[in-house]
Amino acid sequence: MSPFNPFRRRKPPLPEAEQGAPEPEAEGGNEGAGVLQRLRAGLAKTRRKVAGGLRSVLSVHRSLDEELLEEIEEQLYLADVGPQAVMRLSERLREAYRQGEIERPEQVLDFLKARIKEDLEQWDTRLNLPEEGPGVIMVAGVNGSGKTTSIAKLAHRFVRMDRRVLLAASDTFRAAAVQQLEIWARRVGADIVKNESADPAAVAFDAAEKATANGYDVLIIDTAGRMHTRTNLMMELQKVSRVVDKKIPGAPHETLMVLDATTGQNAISQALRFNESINLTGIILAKLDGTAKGGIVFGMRHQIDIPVKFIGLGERAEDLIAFDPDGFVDALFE
Ligand SMILES: Nc1nc2c(ncn2[C@@H]2O[C@H](COP(=O)(O)OP(=O)(O)OP(=O)(O)O)[C@@H](O)[C@H]2O)c(=O)[nH]1
Ligand SMILES: [Mg+2]
Repeated sequence: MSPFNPFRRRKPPLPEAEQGAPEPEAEGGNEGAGVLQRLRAGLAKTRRKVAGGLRSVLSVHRSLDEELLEEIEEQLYLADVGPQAVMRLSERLREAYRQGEIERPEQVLDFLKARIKEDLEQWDTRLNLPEEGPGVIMVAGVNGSGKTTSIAKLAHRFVRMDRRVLLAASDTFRAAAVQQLEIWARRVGADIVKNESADPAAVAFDAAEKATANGYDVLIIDTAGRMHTRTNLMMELQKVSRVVDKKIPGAPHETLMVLDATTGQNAISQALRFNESINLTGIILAKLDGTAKGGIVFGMRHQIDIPVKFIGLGERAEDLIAFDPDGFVDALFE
């Protein structure tokens, strides 16, 4: 399957940027600056913790030595980077120090930044949807992680690019969930398929049928975060996945898990669990604006290695940006 450029047939090609990162707006001068500003503002808490912590230890040492290396390691732990990533970064830093590649404290931040970027750039952060629509995105995640809001944001993003978007209200666990999605659909200009009395897979099937019959470009499926037991939820998600594949072979083209960044390392355990049952193709890391735990992104590369494709920086439809390792790391270290 070729990278995301689903609508060449009917619409002019999407800017290269929409294949994931950087932001589409980044093409357009002032608006690009807007994305960077939003990123900087949204990551302020994490920046204080990650770069602020490192800077404070670096500033009190005149030379790079074992003691400072240990303090740096400790700061990385405190920044929620996660044990694997801390070890990897520390080892590389020590190695560079021994080789004489870096000699002074003021070189440390740039060194770490470059290593983290190298690691994160291994990820394919693009959305991989087929050239011939409808592209199907299934969204999963635990209760309250930010699924419905993230779907609204994704839909908004596609609508802004002149794509026709259909949402499937497959979270039939609560009636309020369907209403919430309906309100968002109206607000962002997407259509919706719902049926409160049907099961999630039946709603997804109907939506896939409608998406095909009516030439929608994108179908996004909202799912429940909770069933009566977790086993049932996983089985239900597998079933949703199977039925859309029957209607649209190869679908869902993306299975995105929404993680609540404020839960830190817990979010990573959740993703590992979901990934055992449904094959995740990407992560939407929501609520980064409200937390200092954004350092988990560095650890995710080593702990789960499922690419972060989008990050959520607020509650509004515009508050979703494509994950771009370069911009993300710059915003955290500036
Ligand atoms: N600050 C902030 N709040 C967010 C973000 N994303 C979602 N939220 C809020 O988190 C809460 C839960 O979001 P939902 O989208 O309803 O979560 P959900 O996963 O669909 O929840 P259930 O359907 O109950 O499983 C809402 O109050 C959202 O406004 C974000 O990026 N930043
Ligand atoms: Mg929801």
